[in-house]
Parts: sequence; structure tokens; C-alpha cells
Amino acid sequence: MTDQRLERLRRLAPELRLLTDAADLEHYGRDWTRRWTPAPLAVALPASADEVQSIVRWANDEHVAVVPSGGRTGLSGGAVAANGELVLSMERMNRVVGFDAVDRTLTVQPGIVLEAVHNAAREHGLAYPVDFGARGSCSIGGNIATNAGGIRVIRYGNTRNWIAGLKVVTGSGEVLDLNRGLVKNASGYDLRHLLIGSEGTLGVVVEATLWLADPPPPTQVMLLALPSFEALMQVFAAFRARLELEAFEFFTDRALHHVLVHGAQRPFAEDYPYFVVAEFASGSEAREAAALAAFEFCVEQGLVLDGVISQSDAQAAQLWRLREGITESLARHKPYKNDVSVRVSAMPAFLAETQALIERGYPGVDVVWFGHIGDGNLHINVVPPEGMAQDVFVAQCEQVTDLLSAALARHGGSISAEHGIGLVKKPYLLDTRSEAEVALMRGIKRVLDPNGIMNPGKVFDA
Ligand code: 2HG
Ligand code: ZN
Repeated sequence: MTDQRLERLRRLAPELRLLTDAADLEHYGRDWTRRWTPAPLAVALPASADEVQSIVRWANDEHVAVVPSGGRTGLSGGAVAANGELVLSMERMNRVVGFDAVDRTLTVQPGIVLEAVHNAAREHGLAYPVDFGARGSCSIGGNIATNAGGIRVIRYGNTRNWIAGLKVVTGSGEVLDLNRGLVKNASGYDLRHLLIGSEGTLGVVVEATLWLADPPPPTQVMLLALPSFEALMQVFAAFRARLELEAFEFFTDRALHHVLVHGAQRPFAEDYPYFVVAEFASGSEAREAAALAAFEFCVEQGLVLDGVISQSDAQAAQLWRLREGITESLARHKPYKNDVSVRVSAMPAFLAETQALIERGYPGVDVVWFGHIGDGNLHINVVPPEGMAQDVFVAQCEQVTDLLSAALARHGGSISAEHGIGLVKKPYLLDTRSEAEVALMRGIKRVLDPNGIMNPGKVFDA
């Protein structure tokens, strides 16, 4: 390690673990987007908030950019380090720090994996209800940085709803202890919510206090086959009116094709174009009867063509695998991803317009639709045609995303529902947010990160 800047960091924080091997730079320099070539200066793995603060102060002195890094499961390039940055990996800060039974809070370090948070909450007879497919790899710090959503938002909301307190080191190296677990706190601006979803551009979380929920009720999972996109929202309305929904997700036959190729079990003998995975409270005769009635109603209306209902946890997990396995089953194709949202009430009109736009924009191309339809959130993954160069493919996709982004602007939607802006959606930010808003964001960044060292180039350019 010959870099003078790193030598000075070593002197400031003698215990700090620093990695500079090519394999480590490659590993920690990328996230799941796989579009950029990793090229960080080094990787720092602090073990304490004090070390994080030393690193941020050093970065200000040396004018080194810092990329905060969790599980790097992000899909928008928010954790990519491709320009000589220092990767600040929170991987070693992964402990549960405390639990309070009266407050019903769990205090954790940012590098803890989401699944470990679920397990810790369960050990105390409670639940941390934010959940999604990357639960085994993503970290709570990254969840907070992107205000992650996932599969239970219709019932529990986004990560933001569950953050009782945050300790952060800002870009200027200050430590802030925000909200401290208070339920009520009307003492001026709530800076906690400014940090949530800021994608590491304002500061880095060094500790989080999470609210916990009652354990979920016993549930059952239904897989439904649908004839059309139009039926989706009607089935959602019928189910929401009759059942206590925990999740309501959809995917298309192309998504099913990919998860089946990837080893999942075929659910129906016949082919159908659209599918829904619905999870709902069960465990009583009344609830089971309501589920059957909802199903029968939708069948009678011609909205549902076929269905199965889980009779065990293992069967429920098998049905969920069809939906949760989609991202992984597509990964080897390096798909181009869209993660868009509109108000739920705008979804039918937006869906019709988007379907036409995608069919025109991608004639004959494998387009995979899925997502959290009950939250107005669509994932549209485009699989590159065999043999097409990645840059040519991305350029073509971006032309379609230009149109999609304009359609979103007309419908008052967002170019990023839950994956963040990062690098991937930066060109479209001004379709979703006004000039005045982005100017304010820049101003806020200047206050919290005056030297622009925190994840520069992500979300917007300075
Ligand atoms: C999901 O809902 C994730 O499964 C990933 O948000 C979506 O791969 C995607 O596009
Ligand atoms: Zn999603």
C-alpha cells in the first residue's frame, strides 16, 4: 500500500481494517447492477462509529470520495465505486446493540443483514415487518439509505415507518443522534427522515433504532392465474375488501418462464398470462371462508382462471419462490431494470399506456413484468437479445425509459419506486422531481456535505 493518503488514514485510525487487493476492490466496488467496472482506491471496514468519523474527517482533508456500502444488493448503482473512491463497508458493524421491551425497539448497527433483524425481533416475540427477496444479503443501513419497500408495504409501509432513531456521521464529519426513539417529537425539522432515502449522499448511518410490530397472524398464500392486466386491479380490490392482506404481488408468464428454468416447480398444468401471489391472515374458519369467497367471486367475474392455496408453510414458501426468485433467475442475463410507481388509483390507466409503449418500444424482446401492484409499483425487466453488446442494449433501453419517464410525469408517478436513483436513474430525476426540488436537494447536500465527499455523482450531479 503506497498511496500517501492511505498511509495518513492508517496513522489516524491504526486499528482500521483496510483492503487494497485487486479482488477486494472488485468485490466491494460493485453492486447488483453489474454495469460499471469497479475501481475504488481502497475498502475500509470500520468496527466503530469513531472509526467511521475518522474516515469521514480524513476524506474531507484528503478530498477523497466515500461510497457507503452495505450488502450491495442495490439495483440502481448507488453503491458502485468506479472512480477511485474509498468504499466504506459497514460489514463488520453488524451487531444487535439493544432491545427495549417497553418501547418495543431493537437497536442495531448498520451492517446487520435484514434476515438477522427479523430473527432478533422474533426471538423477542415481535416482528420487524419490512421484507423482500434480498433479505439474506442486504443490510439495514442500505435499507435505510434507499427507504427500501418490498413485499409487505401494502400492510406495513416502507422502511421509513420503522425507524425510531438514527445515529449518523454526516459528510462534514459530525455525529448526529436523531430522534432517539421518541414516538412524539415536535421539536423542529425531523432530520432523520432527510437521511432516510438519501442514498449515502448526506451521511452514513452508524446505528439505527427500529420499531418492532406484533408478530404477524398465521397466514396462507394463494397463487392465482389471471387472464389480463385489466383483471389485476379488480382482483386486488376484491381481495383487499374481503381479506386482511399481508402481500399482493404479480408477475407475468415470462417471469414464470425464467423462474422455472431456474429450478422452481411448475404451479399449473396449463399456461396462463398473468399471476398473483396473495398472502392473507388465516388461522380461523371465518378467515378461510372469506378467502374462499374472495376466490370464488373473482372466478365468477371471469377475473381469475385458476388458483392454488397453500396448506402448509412449505407450500407457502414454494409459491413465494415463484415471485421472489424472479430477480435471481434473470441476473445472468444482465437485464435492464425499471422500477416505477404511480398512485394506485392511476395504475389501470398507466398500465394500459405502459403496455402499449413497451410493446412498441421493444418489439419481439423478452420483457418481464412483475411487482408490487398493490403499492402502484411495477418492475419491468428487459432481457437483452442474444449476442447484443451491453452498451448498445442499454442505449436502446434508455430510449424506451425516456418515454416511460415522460408517461410517469404525466401520471404524477416516480421513476424510482423503491430501488433509488443511484447512477442508473439519474438522467430521469427531473421528470419525477421539479427543478426547485432538485435545487433544494443540492443545497441540503452542501450543508451536510460541504466538500461533496459523500457518494458524489449519485442521485444528481453536484
Ligand atoms: C423485487 O420486487 C425487487 O423483487 C427486485 O424489488 C426487482 O429485480 C427487480 O427488478
Ligand atoms: Zn420490488
